[in-house]
Amino acid sequence: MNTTTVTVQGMTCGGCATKVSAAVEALAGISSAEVDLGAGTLTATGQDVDEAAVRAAIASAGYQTA
Ligand SMILES: [Cu+2]
Repeated sequence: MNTTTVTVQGMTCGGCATKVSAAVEALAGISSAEVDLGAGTLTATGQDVDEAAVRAAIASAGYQTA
């Protein structure tokens, strides 16, 4: 089990948070993706967390990572 936290730009409401976390949770190897809207971060946890794949999933949901 490992965890990675990335900064996500442009999330402004719960709808954004849900969209981003759902996109990341759909990845193989990820068991949960928690968004902290106040901090503008997403923390992904799972058996096999690939940070590049997490960033790509966030980008395909329409948000940029920093
Ligand atoms: Cu929103």
